[in-house]
Amino acid sequence: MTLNELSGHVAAEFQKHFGRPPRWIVAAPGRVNVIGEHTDYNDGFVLPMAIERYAVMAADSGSSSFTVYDTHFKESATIDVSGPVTKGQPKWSNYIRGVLAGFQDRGVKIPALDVAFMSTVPLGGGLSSSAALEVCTATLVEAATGQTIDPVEKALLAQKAEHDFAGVPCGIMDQFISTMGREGHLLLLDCRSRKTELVPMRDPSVELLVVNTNVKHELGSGEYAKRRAECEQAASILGVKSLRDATAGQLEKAKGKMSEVVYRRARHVIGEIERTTHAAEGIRNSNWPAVGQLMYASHYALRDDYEVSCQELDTVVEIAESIGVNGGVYGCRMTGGGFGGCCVALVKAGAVDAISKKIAAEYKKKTNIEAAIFGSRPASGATIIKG
Ligand code: GAF
Repeated sequence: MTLNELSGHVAAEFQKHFGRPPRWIVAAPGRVNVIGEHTDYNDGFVLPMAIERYAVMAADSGSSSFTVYDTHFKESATIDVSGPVTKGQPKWSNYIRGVLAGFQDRGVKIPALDVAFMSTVPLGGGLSSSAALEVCTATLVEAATGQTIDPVEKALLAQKAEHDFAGVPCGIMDQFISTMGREGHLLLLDCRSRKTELVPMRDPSVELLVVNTNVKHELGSGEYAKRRAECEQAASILGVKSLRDATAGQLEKAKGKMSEVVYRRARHVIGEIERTTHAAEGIRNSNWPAVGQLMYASHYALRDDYEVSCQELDTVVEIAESIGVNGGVYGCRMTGGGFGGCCVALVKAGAVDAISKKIAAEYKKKTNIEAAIFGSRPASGATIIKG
């Protein structure tokens, strides 16, 4: 569904449910991270792109509360905005509640609104469906109150919502790309300075394919916090503020002072930060074989050193490798937090159909699970479609 079709659909659902047309329509995309995994909370670089999958909200002024109707699950959340917004039910409403509370902290009075909501970002697929929902909510508040905030502030507000209301200690990547993505570009984000650079990705000879393994292993959430702690430990042993400040040479010298696991975690992060800036350079020069090799190297480090991959993700990467450059695949890696979710593959545009069919068939044969595969051009970040 294009963004136009999707917003038309949500507007029609709003009309059906609330009996009048919406006054505002806003959208925010999910993302796929091309490279730079588990580097954002180490002050490193990330290189994500917004995808053509969106959270969309259609809204009008309401009578008392902030009421959100989820048009897919046919479930409503009624949020009391007469005082400070608190955590509540249903569970998904906490992403929205956290954002509303963030605006209140900045002195913004949240108006009573009727909202219809729908998302085409796969849930739990590691494509930042929660960041899309948070940034979509923030964009709606901006549209409805006329009080816009600086994009960096907006992304940080959404990240805080995820920390405080959803209990996920995420970095800044997902909310930044959902806020600041630009059509035809990847976003090279320096997570220390928060400076961004748009890296054009318009070469029609290549495409990025997202391969959803359709599995999500439960251990993911606890392991994320554990990885963060291990990185902090490595930084403290190395005597640096964060792993961004450490070199591979320093790590080798200090190897004996840390556990083997902490050493491997740091090796991934230090290597991945370097791979990310090299990949950005490769993309600027359309050096696709080099970018592809960096993607594979990223996957191996995430699998062997950082240990956040899983059998299904590894299977997709193995299939991609077996197709090879001759079959049209330059590179492939897991993307996002890990323990399931998606892989991203850099492929020759002319071979997309054949590659998708081959990966789907082989993956089914090896795992007995149906993968969901789609291509996406780099999309733009959050937008006000109407209002
Ligand atoms: C998740 C987090 F939300 C991001 O901040 C990032 O750390 C990512 O995992 C791993 O790169 O998506």
